Amino acid sequence: MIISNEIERRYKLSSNEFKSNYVNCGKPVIISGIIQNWQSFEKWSLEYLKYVSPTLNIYAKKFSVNQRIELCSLTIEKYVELIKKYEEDQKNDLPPYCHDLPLFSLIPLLIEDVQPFPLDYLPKWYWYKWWRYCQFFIGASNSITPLHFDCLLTNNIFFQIVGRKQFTILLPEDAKYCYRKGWRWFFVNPENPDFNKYPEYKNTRPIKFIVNPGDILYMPPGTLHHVRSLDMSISFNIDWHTEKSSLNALAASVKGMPIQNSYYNFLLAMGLVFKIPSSIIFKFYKSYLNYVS
Ligand SMILES: O=C(O)CCC(=O)C(=O)O
Ligand SMILES: [Fe+2]
Repeated sequence: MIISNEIERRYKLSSNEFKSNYVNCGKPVIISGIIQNWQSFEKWSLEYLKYVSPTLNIYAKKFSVNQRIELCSLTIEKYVELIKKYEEDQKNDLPPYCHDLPLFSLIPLLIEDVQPFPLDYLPKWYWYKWWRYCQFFIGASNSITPLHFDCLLTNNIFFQIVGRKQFTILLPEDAKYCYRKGWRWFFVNPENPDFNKYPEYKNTRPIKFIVNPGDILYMPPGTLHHVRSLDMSISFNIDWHTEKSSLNALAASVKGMPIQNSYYNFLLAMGLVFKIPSSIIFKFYKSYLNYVS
């Protein structure tokens, strides 16, 4: 239960304390002092991505006002040019946002730049080829991810590598005041809420903070988040279940979770609860990483 509208920041948080005081309590936290020696902070940039994989085809998203998602596909080279052009004077159209991209699987040499990876924060089940569960967010300054929660009701550990991001988060109990659209998106814009249209939003307690390069952000299952890139940005996350969160997520099948999401949660519960190795489960789970929901 959070009584402050500020997020806690912890330096070198131990994995035991992370589990007992944050994961088990459903409390968000920003952790610093863990990943500052990663090579990614020196190496990763738009130029570097273009250098290592210019012709790789990626997809990017445009979020429209009514929360529709438009997808476009382009090469890294083209995408980098678009962002660089936008950043020159920020006058051109905002480029689409490269969002939820499983880049470690597409460019495996990037994995060596995020060592040592803090596996201790994750259940052991994820340790084998953990990077397969990661997704990247690469975009221009002013890119926005509208208010949502993560669709499998997973825990989320989010790594900020390049640039800063402004997060506005709300705890799951505030979801009922945020005007939901479909399973996981919300109509309210927390940066400029329209109280005439969405009066119930006044009942919420949004928590606003900036995530800087080197920060790790933990968001518990069902945390609503709206994200604005303050700079050109490169981040990635890993969405993961505990035994308990996988069962809670399965129970959400009766609360409107789409059947496909329940299928992926079923697979993860088979792994976490019934200890079926991830080498088997991942074959069936893989398609989730290209699933636009
Ligand atoms: O960084 C962003 O723009 C969105 C991040 C996000 O939604 C997530 O990590 O689940
Ligand atoms: Fe998210």
